[in-house]
This record gives sequence, C-alpha cells and structure tokens, in this order.
Amino acid sequence: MLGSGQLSSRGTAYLCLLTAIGSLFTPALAVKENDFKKCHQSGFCKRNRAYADHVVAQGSSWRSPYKILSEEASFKDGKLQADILKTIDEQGATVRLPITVSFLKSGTARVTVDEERRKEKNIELRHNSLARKERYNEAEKWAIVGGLEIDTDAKVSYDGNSGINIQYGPDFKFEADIRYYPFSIEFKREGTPQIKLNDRGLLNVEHWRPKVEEPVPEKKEGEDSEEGKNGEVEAAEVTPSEDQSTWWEEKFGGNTDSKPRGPESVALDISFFGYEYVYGIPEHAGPMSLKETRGGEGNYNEPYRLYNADVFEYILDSPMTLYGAIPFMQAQRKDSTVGVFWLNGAETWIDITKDKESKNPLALGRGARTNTHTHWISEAGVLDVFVFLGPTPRDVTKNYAELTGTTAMPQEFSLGYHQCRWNYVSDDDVKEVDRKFDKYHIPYDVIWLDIEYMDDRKYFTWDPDMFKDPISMGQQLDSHGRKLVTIIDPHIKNTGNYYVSDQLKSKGLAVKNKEGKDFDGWCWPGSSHWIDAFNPAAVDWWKSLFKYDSFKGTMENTFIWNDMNEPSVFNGPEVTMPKDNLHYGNWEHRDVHNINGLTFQNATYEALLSRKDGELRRPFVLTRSFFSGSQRVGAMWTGDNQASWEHLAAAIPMILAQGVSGYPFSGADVGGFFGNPEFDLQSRWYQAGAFYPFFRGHAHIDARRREPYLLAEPHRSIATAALRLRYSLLPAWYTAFYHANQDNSPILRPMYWTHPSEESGFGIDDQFFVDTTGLLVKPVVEKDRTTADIYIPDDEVYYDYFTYDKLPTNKGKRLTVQAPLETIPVLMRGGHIIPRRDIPRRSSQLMKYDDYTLVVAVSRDGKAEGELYVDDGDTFEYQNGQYIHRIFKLEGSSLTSTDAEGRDVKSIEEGEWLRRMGDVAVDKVIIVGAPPSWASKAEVELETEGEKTLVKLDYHKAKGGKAAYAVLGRVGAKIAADWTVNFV
Ligand code: NBV
Repeated sequence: MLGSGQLSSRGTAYLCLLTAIGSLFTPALAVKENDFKKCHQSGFCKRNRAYADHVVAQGSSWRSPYKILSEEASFKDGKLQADILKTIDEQGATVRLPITVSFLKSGTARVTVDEERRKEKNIELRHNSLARKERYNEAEKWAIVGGLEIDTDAKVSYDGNSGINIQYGPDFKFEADIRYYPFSIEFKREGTPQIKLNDRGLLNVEHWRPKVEEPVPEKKEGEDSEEGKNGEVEAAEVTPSEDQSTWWEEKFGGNTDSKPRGPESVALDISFFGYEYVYGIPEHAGPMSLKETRGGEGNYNEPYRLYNADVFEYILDSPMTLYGAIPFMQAQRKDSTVGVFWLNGAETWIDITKDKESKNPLALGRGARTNTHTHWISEAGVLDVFVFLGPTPRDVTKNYAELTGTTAMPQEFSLGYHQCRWNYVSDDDVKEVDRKFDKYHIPYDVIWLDIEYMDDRKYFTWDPDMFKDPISMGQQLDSHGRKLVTIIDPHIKNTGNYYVSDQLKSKGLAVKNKEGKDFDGWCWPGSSHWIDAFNPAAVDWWKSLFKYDSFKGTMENTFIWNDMNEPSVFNGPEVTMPKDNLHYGNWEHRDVHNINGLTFQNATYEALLSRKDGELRRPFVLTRSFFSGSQRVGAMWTGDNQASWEHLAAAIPMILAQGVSGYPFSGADVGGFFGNPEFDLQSRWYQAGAFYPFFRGHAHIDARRREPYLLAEPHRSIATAALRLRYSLLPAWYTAFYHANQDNSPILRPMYWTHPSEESGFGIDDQFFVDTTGLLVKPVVEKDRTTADIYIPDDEVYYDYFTYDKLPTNKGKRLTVQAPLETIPVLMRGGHIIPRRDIPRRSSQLMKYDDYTLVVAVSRDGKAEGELYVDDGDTFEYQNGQYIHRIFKLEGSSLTSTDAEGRDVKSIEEGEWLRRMGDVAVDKVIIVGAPPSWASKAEVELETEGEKTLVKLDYHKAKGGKAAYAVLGRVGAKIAADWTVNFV
C-alpha cells in the first residue's frame, strides 16, 4: 500500500520515461509561451491585423473593396440573398461572395458569407492534395441543434439602391439596416443602434487565387471575375498590398504547413455601441471582463486566441489560447445585453478595442459612452455569425442555447466530490483510499483512474499486475454508492496485437495525414493513431468498445474521462495535429480543429449511452477540449493549473466565463495540478471548490498525496466542513443543473448577469450567486487573508449563511466580512428559500431518500421564494414525468409548497423512485429574519393532504447582529405533496 508521497517502482519508471519524452518533445515538462504562436507568427492573423492597421491609417478616405450588388439582392421568406463583390485588383476585377442574412423565429439574425468559386469547387489544390475544395460549412452540424426556423414574418421597411431595412424579432422591435456600399449591417433595437458588422470596414475574405511564381505577373483580364469592369465597384480600394510569405506554406517550430488551398481567411469587425463590457470567448486565463488587445496600459498586446491546445503550465492573465473554444461573446451596458456567436471551427483570433466617445466633441451632450470594437479573424471556413439583441443577459443566454443546446441533465453523483490523482496505482490502492475517506467521515462520490491503470498504455485494458480485479474494486465502491471514472483518450497506441489499434486501422477510422495515410504521431503511449470522431462509422465503432462485455472490468458505476482531445500530439505543431491532416469527408484539420474535442466527447457520450441494450442511463464524460455545444455531452475542467494562490484566484473568473458562455458544468483541479499546495492553500481551495459546478481534487504524478484526510488539523476539519457543505446543498445544486438544462442559464452567476442595471458590478468576477438560491459567495483566494470585501448589488437584506447575522449592507458598496481560515464568505440574499439535506453521509447516493431542510431567508418586505427539482438522478425517466418540482413561497403569514408546473401530482403514475420519494419529508424549516410577531408562538399549523397538524416552532429573538430566526422541527410534510404552514 502506498502512503503519502510514495510512488510504486512502476510509477517511478513512468516518471523517468515522461521526463525522457519531455526532453524529446518540448511540451511534457514545461511549455513556455513561446511554444505557441503569437499573432505575428500566424500568417492570416498578421495579415488581417495589418489590413486593420492599413484601414485605420487611411481614415475616412478608406474605401472598402466589398459591395453588395443591389440589383441582385432579394429578400424573401425571412432571408436576404445577395452577392458581395470583392474588387481584387486595380483593373476592377471582382470575385463573388454569396451572402445570406436570415432572420430566425427566436429573434436571432444570422449572416453567412461564402465564396462562389470555392463553393463550386472551381479551384486547384496544390501538392496533389486530397482535401475538400469548399470552405468548411459543417460547423453547424456539430454545434447547432435547433433554433434555425426562419421568421417568415420579418418584413422590409425600406428597400432601395443603397440598402434594405428589415424589421424582425419580438413585436418587430429589432431592425437590420443592410447597406450595400460600403457594405455594413447595423442592428438596432427599438430604433437604437446596438451592433454593427463591418463598421470599420475590416471585412476580409481571402479569395482563392492560383499560386503565381515571383515576380507577380499582371492578372489576365477577366480572371477570377465574371463581372470584370462593370463599373459597379470602381470606387472601391483594392486590398492593400500584403505579406504573401505565408500564403502557400507556413513554418512554425520546425513544422511546415503545406496549405494546399492557399490563403483563405475570413475576418470581420463587429462594433458594440455604448457597450463598455464584453465577456465570453473562453477559454482564457484572465479576467471575465475581456481586456483590450491592442496595447495601452493594462491591456494586452495580443488578440485573444482560440486554437485548442495542450498548454502545459499555462500562464495567467493572458489572451493566449487554452484547451477549448467557444466563439460566443456578450456585451453589457446598463440595462442592455447583446451578443454574437462566430460559428467557425478553425483557428480564430479576436482583437478588442474600446473608445470613449467623450473624447469626441461631437458626442457632447450625449454623455460619455464607450463603444467596444471587435475584430474576428478565422483561418478558414465560411463566415457565419449570429447576432443576439437581448435585451437581458437571460435573453442572450437563451438565444445562444436555442442554437447550441442546453446543459445535459447530469448524473446526480457528478455534483458530489470527485477524488482524482495521477495516479491511484492499483485496485488495492483505490480500495484503501476509499476506506480512508470513510474512516475520516469525509463524503465523496467518485474516485478516478488516470493513465497508469492500463496494460502497456492501451485503452480498454487493465494492468494485469496492479489492477488484477477491477470488478471487486468497482463493487467495493458501489457498496456505498460510489463510482469510478477511468481515463480514455483519443490517441490509440500504435502497436501490434492490440485489437483496438488493429480495428482502428483495418476499418479505416483514423485521422489521415495529408497523403491520406493513417496519421502517426507521438503522445504519452508513444507512436499513436487518432480516432476520427467526425466519422459516424468511427462513433459506431467507439460505441462497441465500451460495452460491458467488451471493456471488461467496467460496470454500471464506471464512467469516463476524455483528456488530450485538442488533440494533443507531442511532436505536432503547437503540440497538436498538422493542419493539413485530413478528417472524414476530406476536410482539413485546419477547418475543424476547434471542434475536434467536442466530436470525441460526443462519441464517448454516445458510447456510454449504449453500453448495454435496454440500459438507459445518463452518461458522465469529462472533457478537456470543447466547443460550442459541448454542454450537451458532459463536464469540462480547466486543465493543468498549479498549486498556487494565483491559480486558485484565476479559476473563478474562468468558471464564470464558462457559465456565461453556455458551458456551466465546469471546474478547476482543486489543490492545483502541478506542485504541492501548502495546507492553508489546500483548505481555501476546498472552500472554493465546494462552489465549483464540477468539484474534483486532482494532482500531478510528481505531487505528494493530498487526499483531504491527509491534511493536518485544523485543515482536515476545514476541508471536511467544505465538503459537507457541498453535500448538504446538493438539492440546490441539482435544481441549479435543472435550470441549466432548461435554458442553459449559468449555474454560477456573475453580478452583471443577475443585476444588469448595476454598472458598478459589471467588472466583478471574484464573487457569484449560485443559480437562483440567493447564495452570494466570495471564496478567499489570498494567503493570510482573513476578511472578504463583498460587493452588494442591491437594496435587499443579506444574512450571513452560517451565523444568520443580518449584515449592514449598502447597494453598490462593499461589505467587509470576517473570513478566518475556517470560514467561507457566503451570504443569503433575502427573498430566497434554499433546499438542503442535513444528514452527513458518505456519498450522494446514500442521501437519495433523506428528508429535507428548507432555509428561508426573509426579504425586506417579508417574503421569500425557492425551488426544488429532484428526479432519480440517473435515468431518463424524468422525461416520463418521474420528477418532483416544487415552488416554496413565504407570503403574508403562510409558507406553501406547490407543484412548480401546476401538475396534478396525484395523477402521475409512480415508478419505483417516485414511490419511494413519497415517504420523504421536509423535516425542518429554518426561517431567518422571522418577524417579531412570531415570538409568542410555540406551535404553528401545518395543513397537508387534507389534514391539519401542529408543528413546534422555536423562535430566537434578534440578538447583537444576529437576525431573529425561527425553527420548525419535525415538520413531516411530504416533499412531493402540497402543504401550507400558517403562522397566524
Ligand atoms: O493523464 C495524465 C494527465 C492528467 O493527469 C491531466 O489532468 C491532464 O490535463 N494528462 C493531462 C496527460 C499528461 C500527458 C503526459
């Protein structure tokens, strides 16, 4: 058995090997910033930034080469179809770029721009490439699951030679003003401009052209052009002279990209008028409110980059890319939220600048306002952008979710605590850790196996010496409701006598290199091939591998972790695949890179759904890499962070950014992946982690053992208290996930999201509300800090969650609370009712039929409301009505529980779970801020199921700073039933 800090000889051998791999292929032990491209090292980013600089330098004399042909533009059935002509040379030759502007029933507008010549496959590929000729147009297939119905009621309010104006959306409050030349689209809400596409004229679609050897000969007349010199575009300026050095080939870090289709980037500027704050576009380690990227004090010099990558030991406060990409941005100003979704799976960069109109004398009288300008640059694919006009954060979140889907209903256990490390070295080791948690009365739900559990690094196998009896391990865990998660990555070891590798090759399901042969690269198992999860046949095959009788040693309580799916390729450019690799349908890797992680997690999700015929249970799959839509198939975590206070602090804005970007099921490695956290850091991390939607402790193979029971006192008790707090609040967490499943609202809600009228909260990203519970949390993330300054966004009353102190709050001001090491700053906002389960148990499953406690935080005007959603937490039976959904209300002198959907619960046919829940009761109600008129009462009347009984009331008068509170004990009302408590 291994104690803290010990490693098996096998573990040590791996370490040496990893170090060796590390020195061969840079990423393994310390990746530096320089291993990843900066904008000037990425040809298309550099060109588009130079283009922007040129345009700015030209000032008002700039004439964009893009123009819509007015006579060919037609608006019909909610769609404008037209061609943009791009003038490409001095002679006025043009290329056609078909544009569609569609208005969707949801009130969302969509603008897509393609390129006629590539669309018609009328181009030549270089180097005998097998790649597709078109611009990639299948991102939609992966990201979008609905919301595309066209609003045929959208109507034209102006149609002329210079442009067309369309009214659409709810009550026709939205308007799209499409100008033909210079081409632009301005979106207005109730007459006020909100968002403008091509406001600054940075639209750039790099059209196809044949490679011409130097010196560049004059273009032959008519080449690339059907329109030739028809006079239409004479006024336009030709694209400024540009750096052609990376048009046909691009080198970085010893790798060469053959670029068979030449330059093909798409770029567009998008301005947000009057909006000072923009959020979203994860994944980056920086503040939630996005910074400017064109230099200046406190700003970045680099654009935000989205190019999913295995960024080892990532740096903080940086626009550098990380493991996942969601090209969705929201903009916020007082009482107004809007957003855009740039649907593109290729490498993407986003520049952000802000201007203050107060500097502009013309703005006098209008007050100072700030505009945010963004510049979106993608390497390839069609230009496809969705525009959301709000007006609330909830509207924008909802509109994005209508397109990309909502958070999957989770396995209930996955909201509990997960214990991971690289690695638990044997089945005995796992059993021992499991026993230790019990010995110290620390709850946990899942133990994880990292990459060392396999035989010779081959997925779907077990190390025959160390994991002799995985089933007995699974059974021990199952005996107290616990689960096992094993890691399965997308690279398959390229070795003989390994059925997975043999099948992958013989069935032709691997990603191909540019010659069309199975791509061979290095990952931690050595030479490997990668499953191409874009291929439906590969997904079918993947499913077959997870069947219980195929992946022997797994059972019903085994779930899966997908790592390295950016994909991470140790010897590839920027630790990933060459861009000229080929995927299913002969799309280049360049086209789909950012979607790759999603396809793999999706394949695993599908596989878990079909492990056994007739078994219909919700999968749990954790992913490192993600794209828009990943929220539908599992959780994500923020990758390889470090055991430092800075990383503890950085995780909060990152998780908030995930939430407001449509992927709320997120967390960071608790304790920090690299290094050994000091005890106080680890304690604080458990306190913060208890409020991550995904709560997992994890550690690098070099790190000392740090399971919470190993902590010295008082730290063990501090971590245990944080874990128990998480478990007691599981009913509230599960209800939060239900909300995320309904409309994808963030689980952790930043101030701007809950209080979009309070500008002073827009920049705050170190505190959050948990769903609709009114719990306002500000984890302490600084060493030796014993107080917390909590921003108060409104006039409501706030109580301390633990002491019931009524706090001296002031709207828009910070409240300082004491937060010694054993304390988590958690406030209850008046007006909410929080469901809890107070009996500490070993796992969430063991709490399944426990009674509830309701904590009522009375508002300033004497009211409160709360919600509970609960189902079996495992199957899809909730889709057949097998759930309990209650609304609790304190109003006047009564507290009631009614069905949240007005269902007649008696008429629901009960399955096994619902039947057992019939016995589960509300045991206790704690009313914080109880009115003084209750002081004289010793009993109150409970009315439920046609009967009236008396319930004991304990009243505690307000004392010192403490609010008055009342406790109803042994209430006994059934959780599934309607009931009323009368306080008169
Ligand atoms: O599987 C090992 C690690 C894992 O512990 C970590 O959480 C991942 O982010 N993994 C990276 C692979 C490292 C490869 C050497």
